[in-house]
Amino acid sequence: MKADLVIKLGGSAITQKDTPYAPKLDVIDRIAEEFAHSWKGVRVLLVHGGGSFGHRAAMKYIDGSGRLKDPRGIAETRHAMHRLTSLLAESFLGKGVPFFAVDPSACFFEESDMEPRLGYSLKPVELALSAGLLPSLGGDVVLSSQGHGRILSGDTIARILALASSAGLLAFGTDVDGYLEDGKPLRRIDRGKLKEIIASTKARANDVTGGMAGKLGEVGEYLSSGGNRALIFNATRPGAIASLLRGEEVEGTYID
Ligand code: IP8
Repeated sequence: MKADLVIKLGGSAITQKDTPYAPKLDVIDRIAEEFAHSWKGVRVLLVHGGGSFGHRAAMKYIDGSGRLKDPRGIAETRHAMHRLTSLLAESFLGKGVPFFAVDPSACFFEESDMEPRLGYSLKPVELALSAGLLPSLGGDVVLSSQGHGRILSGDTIARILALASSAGLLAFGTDVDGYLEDGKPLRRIDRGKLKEIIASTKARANDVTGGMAGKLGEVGEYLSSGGNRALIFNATRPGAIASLLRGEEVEGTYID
C-alpha cells in the first residue's frame, strides 16, 4: 500500500470537546469542501479522533488500566464513534467525495499472551484506496482476546497507516496552530528534542488518549520506526487541508 499523505482530524478540530456529542459541522463541511476541490489524484488516508463523542462515552467506563470491561460501555463507545463517523460521511458524500468508513474495531484487535499486543489487517484500507475511495478510520474501541475492550486512539491508527503506506507526511490536525511554546507555535522540532518536549507536555483532562502528549508520543514512535516527516497543524484554519492536499507547506510545527 502506498499513500502520499495521512491526515488525522483531531477531535478538538471537528467537535466541541467540552460539550457532549457536539460536532463542529461548519469545520467538517469546510474540510469536506476542500477535499472536494483538491483531493483528486492524491492518495490520502483519513483518520479522525473521538472528541466529545468517543471520549465522552469511554470516560464513563474506562478503568485505571485503560480497559473497558462492561459490554455496555464497549458498545456505547463504538456507537458514539459511529455517530461521529456518520456525520463526516454525510458531509463528504454530500460534496461528492467517496468517503469510505473502515471500522477499526473490525480490523484491529488486542492479542494477549504475556503482554497485550495490537494485531491488525489493513487489507480493507488498501483495497479501498485502490478502488478510488477515500478510506477513513476513526479512533475506536477494539476488542481483546481477554474479553475486554481498549481504546485505540486515532493518533495510533494514523501512525500505523503512515508507516504501512510509506506516506510522505503524517499530519495531525488540531484546533491550535502547532506545538505551542509560550503560546507561540514552534516552526520545527528536531526529532532529537522530542523526548524532552513530551516530558514537559501535560495531557488535557477530558481526553482518555493523552491529547498533545499522546500525539507527540506517536510522532516519536513514527520517526524512530522509519517514518518520514510529521506535522501538527490547525485543521480549523480555512485552506490548510487544501494546501496539504496540493503538497504545499502549511503553518504548523514540522517534526523530522
Ligand atoms: O481522539 C479516541 O481517539 P482519539 C477514540 O484519536 C475513542 O485519541 C473511542 C475515545
